[in-house]
Amino acid sequence: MADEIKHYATGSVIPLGDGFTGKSVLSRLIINPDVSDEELKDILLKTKKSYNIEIEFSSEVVEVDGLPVTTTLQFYVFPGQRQKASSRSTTFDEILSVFDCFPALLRVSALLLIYDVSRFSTLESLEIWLRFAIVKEWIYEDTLILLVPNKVDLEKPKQRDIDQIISTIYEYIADHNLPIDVNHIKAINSSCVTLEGINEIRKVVVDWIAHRGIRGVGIK
Ligand SMILES: Nc1nc2c(ncn2[C@@H]2O[C@H](COP(=O)(O)OP(=O)(O)O)[C@@H](O)[C@H]2O)c(=O)[nH]1
Ligand SMILES: [Mg+2]
Repeated sequence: MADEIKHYATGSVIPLGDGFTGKSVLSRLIINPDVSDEELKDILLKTKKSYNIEIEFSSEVVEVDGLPVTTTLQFYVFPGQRQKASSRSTTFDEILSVFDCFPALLRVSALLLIYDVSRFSTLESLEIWLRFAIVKEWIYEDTLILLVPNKVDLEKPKQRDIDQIISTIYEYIADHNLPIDVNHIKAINSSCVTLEGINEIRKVVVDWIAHRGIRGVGIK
């Protein structure tokens, strides 16, 4: 029927973390978790290092308070490198400066803080990435912060490390008077090789955006 009302929720998702932690691969798998073995191999082997922003979208219908809500995730994946690799390569800061005033980046629904459990330096960097998000004022009252220890197929993540970074996130929240509380912070281990955690991450982010994303109505 032409006059039937359709409900929408959209939200931007930004994976942050050092280069090579899995931001691109993870984003592609969260968008499409039901990959065949062949497709997975392709994604793992052929996802190229990017010097540009990558944008991925996915939509699904979620029931919220008895209403079907068409929920769209918009992934904005920035290059992780902070330093110039060559005069022709671009850095995170350069790409970000171009997209700074992009409306979707004014209110970020989900920040994925990603590190590679086999490289401790990528865990240490998360504090810098979090600071970045705060300086950019990406975190507002409906932002989810999801810590993602990735590549758990290579090494078991240490609970002590996860607790440490979670408490650092709490400290930042308190110090910067961010309008969020402990319910906005979660951690899910993942592996893009075994697909552990991928469906769970997708479910948590989709549900979050269905309930707390930017809502709208339209005509069917
Ligand atoms: N073993 C393993 N390798 C992974 C995993 N996730 C990503 N990779 C690999 O790590 C490399 C970097 O991934 P990519 O998504 O390009 O990282 P980005 O630079 O953060 O976007 C690629 O070779 C991926 O195939 C994982 O969970 N386990
Ligand atoms: Mg990448």
